[in-house]
Amino acid sequence: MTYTQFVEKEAARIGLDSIAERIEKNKGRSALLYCHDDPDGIASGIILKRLLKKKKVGVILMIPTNMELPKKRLVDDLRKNPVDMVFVLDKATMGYYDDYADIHNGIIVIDHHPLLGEPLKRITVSNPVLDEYRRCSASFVLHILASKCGEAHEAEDIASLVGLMGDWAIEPATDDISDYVEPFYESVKGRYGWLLEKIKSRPTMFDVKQRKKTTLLSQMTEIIFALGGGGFQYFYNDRDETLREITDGSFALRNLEAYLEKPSKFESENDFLEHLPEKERAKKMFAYYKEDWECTASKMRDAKLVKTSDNTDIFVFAGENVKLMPMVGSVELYTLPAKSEDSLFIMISDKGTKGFHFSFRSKKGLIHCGNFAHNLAVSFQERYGLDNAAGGGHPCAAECRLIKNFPADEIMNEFEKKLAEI
Ligand SMILES: [Mn+2]
Repeated sequence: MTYTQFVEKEAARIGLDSIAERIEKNKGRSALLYCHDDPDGIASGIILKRLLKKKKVGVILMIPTNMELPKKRLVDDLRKNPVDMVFVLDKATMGYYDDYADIHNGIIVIDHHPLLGEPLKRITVSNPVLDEYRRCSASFVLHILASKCGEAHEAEDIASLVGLMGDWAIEPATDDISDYVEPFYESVKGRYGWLLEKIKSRPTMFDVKQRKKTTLLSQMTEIIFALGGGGFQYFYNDRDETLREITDGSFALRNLEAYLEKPSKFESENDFLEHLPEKERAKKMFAYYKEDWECTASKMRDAKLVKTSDNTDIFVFAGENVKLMPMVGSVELYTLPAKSEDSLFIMISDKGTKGFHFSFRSKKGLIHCGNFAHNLAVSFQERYGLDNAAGGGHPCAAECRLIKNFPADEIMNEFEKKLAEI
């Protein structure tokens, strides 16, 4: 199937046809865009903003620091910015979003996360994974939309590749490409060979299964990740006066957006940084990011093997205010001295007054990370209240967080109890 055929079929199947029509009908009107603050969310925001501008729709773009869109935030923003359409990009597909139809009648969710809660009936949703799971990205769904509107060009292609890379749907360094995005990837790979070819250079956070080769796409995406806080709001505003105002993903978004205005070939990650309009601050942030990465990685090498169960070696690492924790852990997981078929890496960060964070990463998921994180969160909820803990995830990756400062020994005891149950 060619990508053009794919666009025709998928745009009809996932409701992008009618979203394209609605955009046409809103010419001269305005839209509010919310996007997730990770590389895919940032790429998604850029693709839709470009499309709406071409269609003469006014755009207000916002990057909240929470994954799901809270009701109060929507109400407050709409009071200040009355608009005709509201787009929620890459910010999960939550059953409770249906109630937001009472707040505004033009809400459109474009996403690629599995539905949580009841199917939405009153809100327009375009999400290719509602019937079955497909590895893709929100930026890819937006590329289909832009293609359907005849407005997918170089900027849209590259933005979409960044989002796919950022969400692990493509890994050109190992030729691992999701089946679902294959028609798109095949159609662009010749044009962007310089971005996708394997190179011997600094491996990135995305090169977890091997560290010998990478791609410029991978390096570029990691830079966007570092500049945007990576969806975990890791910023460097406390370290340098010139970075003080950078507290959300908007810095990364406007720099990537400016680069994509006229995307030219770059030859290395430093060269990419040189292409950004705010390159001096971007270079500083990326240097801090690499420094933090190395610091956390070296600490994690002291992780202890605490138990072997279900053919899985379980390693635990605990520290205070651990930077870039789950990302570094995803790479370090593969370097742990494991002897069993699978390994599970549990990372714990005591964040002082900001609470506690547990991350779980497993190679094969023989012990289900999501279940562990969820059970741990439930035990914290019973002890500290429903609103103070949350946790869950997938078989191979999960998080559990406590948002308030409770006694560390109590928390660790509870964790040890859950670990003993495995
Ligand atoms: Mn995404």
